[in-house]
Amino acid sequence: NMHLKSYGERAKQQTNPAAIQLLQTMERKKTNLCVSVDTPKSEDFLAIIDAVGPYSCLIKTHVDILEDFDYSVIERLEELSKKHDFLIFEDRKFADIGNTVTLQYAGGVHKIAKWSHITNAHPVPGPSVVQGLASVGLPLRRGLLLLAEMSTKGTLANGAYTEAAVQMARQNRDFVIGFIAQRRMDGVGAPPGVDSDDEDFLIITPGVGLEQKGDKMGQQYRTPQQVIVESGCDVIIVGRGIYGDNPKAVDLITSRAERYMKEGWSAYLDRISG
Ligand code: BMP
Repeated sequence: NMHLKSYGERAKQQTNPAAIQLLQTMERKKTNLCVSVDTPKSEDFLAIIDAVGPYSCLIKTHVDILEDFDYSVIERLEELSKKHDFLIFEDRKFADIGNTVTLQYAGGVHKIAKWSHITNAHPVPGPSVVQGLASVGLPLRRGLLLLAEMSTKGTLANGAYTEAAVQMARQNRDFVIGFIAQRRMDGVGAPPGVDSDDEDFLIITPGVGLEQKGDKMGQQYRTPQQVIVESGCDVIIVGRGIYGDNPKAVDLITSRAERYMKEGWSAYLDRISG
């Protein structure tokens, strides 16, 4: 079972460069924490990333939230990624026809494919969304996550939809490295002949918090222990649980990131020790 192997061992079995780099980074830095930085001012955005970078394997962005965006923010972000040794995940949630997502991924104001090691897509358009994104991302050695499930109350991403998402990933294993999901997906909805022990989808999981059960808009939180040990997920995504309601409280943000890193890593050690 893949979820019992170490991140480092799993890195050796992956083929996509972004997946390999992520797993190696997790092993090297001993962290499975991805910090989600959803703040409107680029100054706060960059200061938070500088503070949490040492504790993170991955920084998740929504660059369309930045009200003062210009491309120099990306240059700073790339410098921080090198300084602190983390990968970048723009949480763009592409969901359009192949031709449109190609243009959105490569170009526009944000030029996501140029700097984001990993991005994601909703499977709702069908395989053409993956084909379109792969045509841009594969030559740049990028990886894609499909949204197989969501953390929100009342999500429609379940049952046959989730199974179809996993099947879509199986058919594009060079580019689709795993899922945004709430549990392990190896073997889910697999046709006969697929050995679930041979599948090794990365599971990157939002909706993680230690203090709150949710927010006022349908978000639902679980603990690192529930996510990593009980559900077999690989990376915990934490946003407001770390930067809270004050993006300027850098010392507090740093100590919270350290706490989530420790919780996530000890849950992982529990898991791989069986
Ligand atoms: P927070 O930890 O502050 O609730 O933030 C969660 C982050 O993860 C947000 O950026 C949100 O867009 C993203 N997210 C989520 O919460 N649930 C999902 O199912 C998919 C997401 O991308």
